[in-house]
Amino acid sequence: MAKPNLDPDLTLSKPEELKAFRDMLLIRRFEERCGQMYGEGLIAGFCHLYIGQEAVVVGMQMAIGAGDQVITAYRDHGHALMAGMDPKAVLSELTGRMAGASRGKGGSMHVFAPDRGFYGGHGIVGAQVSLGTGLAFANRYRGNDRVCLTYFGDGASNQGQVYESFNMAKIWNLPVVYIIENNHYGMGTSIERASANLNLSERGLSLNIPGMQVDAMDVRAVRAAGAKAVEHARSGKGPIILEMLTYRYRGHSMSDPAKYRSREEVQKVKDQNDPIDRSRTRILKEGYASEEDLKRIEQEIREIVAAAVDFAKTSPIPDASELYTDVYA
Ligand SMILES: Cc1ncc(C[n+]2csc(CCOP(=O)(O)OP(=O)(O)O)c2C)c(N)n1
Ligand SMILES: [Mg+2]
Repeated sequence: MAKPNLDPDLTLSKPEELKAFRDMLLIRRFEERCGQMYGEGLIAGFCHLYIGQEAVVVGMQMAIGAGDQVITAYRDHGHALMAGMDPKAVLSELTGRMAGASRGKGGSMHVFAPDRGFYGGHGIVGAQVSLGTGLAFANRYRGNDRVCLTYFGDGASNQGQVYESFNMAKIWNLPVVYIIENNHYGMGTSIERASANLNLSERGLSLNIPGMQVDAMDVRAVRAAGAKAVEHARSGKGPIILEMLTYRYRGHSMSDPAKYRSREEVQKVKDQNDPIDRSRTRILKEGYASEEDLKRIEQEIREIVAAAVDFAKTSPIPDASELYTDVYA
């Protein structure tokens, strides 16, 4: 793989670094509990965990402002939490409860909170790229200064509608940042086997859309690149691509024979490049917090997730009459 372009200005202030650590930890602990609850039969249907990729959404969230929009694929729990959704509403959606963000009807892949600028949660690979481009078009049409972050995977980057969307976005210089979460695998195929050009940041070059590769296991690099990209899109220069070099630790979904990579490969990333460990090391080195402070943060996160689990387990399931609401025919 090509080496990422590291931004020289990577510094995070003490409150920023501590917030990033906390947010990444919240996603990780939340996702670990989702994995457990799936095993216990409390979550049904599809479920794709974000463990390993936390720095992407946490860093990008630090780069946007109020009113900006986010849309992503089915690996969406982290994006929902970072949009400011209550972990109780997200977990209740996963467990099919009435208190879920989509009243328990959408499940893991279809969490939404348009009031918070979060437009889901989409199961058709690549489809959200066209929808995100449409959100950016609406911003231009309405004359507001909002930017839409449109996330998709390395696998999705080979879908046709992605390029139709790129073309329209560039013709009209729409305020959209395309974020390719390159975790190196689709459902069961490595990027090396599926993509003719492994540098996905170059995917817009023939349409004059610039791109950058980012070390997305470092939340500082994501924030720095994100800030530049958002400023580019907001200032009227049009779309830009950020290729986030990241990694997923768990299977593609909850059923995954994982024949396409070795355990050693996964272990090596966990040991040497984990985004949360990297943040923790910096915090201790800079003296931003002590081991005891970090333990307290961990305890707080555990309590937030435990409260969400209790809530999701005990909140009522939808009444049978709900079968006939929110449907077209
Ligand atoms: C149009 C379409 N084709 C195939 C699928 C089945 N499918 C679901 S996820 C996936 C792989 C996508 O990989 P990537 O875009 O890299 O995202 P990641 O799962 O790695 O986050 C495939 C082929 C689908 N949901 N939609
Ligand atoms: Mg992928």
